[in-house]
Amino acid sequence: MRVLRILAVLAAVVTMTVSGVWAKEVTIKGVSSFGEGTRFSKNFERFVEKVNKEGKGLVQINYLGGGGKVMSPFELGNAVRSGVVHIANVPGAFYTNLMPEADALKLQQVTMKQLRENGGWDYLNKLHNQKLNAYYLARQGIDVPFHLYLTKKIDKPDITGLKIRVTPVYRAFFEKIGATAMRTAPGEVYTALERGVVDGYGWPTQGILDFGWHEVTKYRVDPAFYNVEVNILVNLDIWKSLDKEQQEFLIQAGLWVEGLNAENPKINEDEKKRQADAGIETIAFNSKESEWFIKTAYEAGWAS
Ligand code: 173
Repeated sequence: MRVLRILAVLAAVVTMTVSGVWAKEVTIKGVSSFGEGTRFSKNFERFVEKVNKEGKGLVQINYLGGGGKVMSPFELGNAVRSGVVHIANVPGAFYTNLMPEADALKLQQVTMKQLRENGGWDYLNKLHNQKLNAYYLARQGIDVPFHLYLTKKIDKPDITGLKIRVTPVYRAFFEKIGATAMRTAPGEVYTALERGVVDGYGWPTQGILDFGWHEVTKYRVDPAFYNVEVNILVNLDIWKSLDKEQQEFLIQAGLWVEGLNAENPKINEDEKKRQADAGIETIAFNSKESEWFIKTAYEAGWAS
């Protein structure tokens, strides 16, 4: 009898301890805009791994994957707003329907550290709170610029008559230099190129080999322009339900992922080499045209 009683008390203590941990540990659902393992999911996946390793008893992320597999990437902003997704890896350009200002993130020319010190981050966080019901945890992509990739050769910065795949990142600029723009999700680019539905597309320096697009791409146009912005957003209701320790843990993990931006210049160089090895030729303008190209990109971006 006595042994049984002791066992019962022990069992109760164990249960309480375990449920005490359970009461605090929160598991949130995460989704990326990009396919698993591809360049612009990679650092988010490293973030998830870090959180799940170091956040036991605090916060865990159930990563559901990314790209079109889970949902249209253009719906992810909406899913964070409504709370269907709790934490998302998504470019602002994919949620301009909710927050038109998000497209301006590509024009940012200060570091995240500067933005956090000069009040810029606070303002952007407020906009995300109001328009997306989201907390603006982190920004990736600083120092990764965008390019125009083509299947047809050009010899000056004029793409009149060409059909180009875009997202809001490139639309104003490519239309300004003559393109007919067509928006598609990244998952549709390969087929659009293969079938000749488009003559080119906008995409950053990094990642095209992850999708196999080098097989259907002939040229990369230099110079590059803007800065990639892929943001980690947390649904605001979930954020407010976390205690200070959980929030601080995620904030630190977010700053850690922003630190990974320092790897970008080297990755850009490696990627350009891999593109060249895969047979992609570079189209480079002369210095006057290059200057005009970049100036026009920024003017069109700001105007829009
Ligand atoms: O081209 C795109 O789909 C796009 O806008 C983007 C944004 C950030 C990273 C990669 C692609």
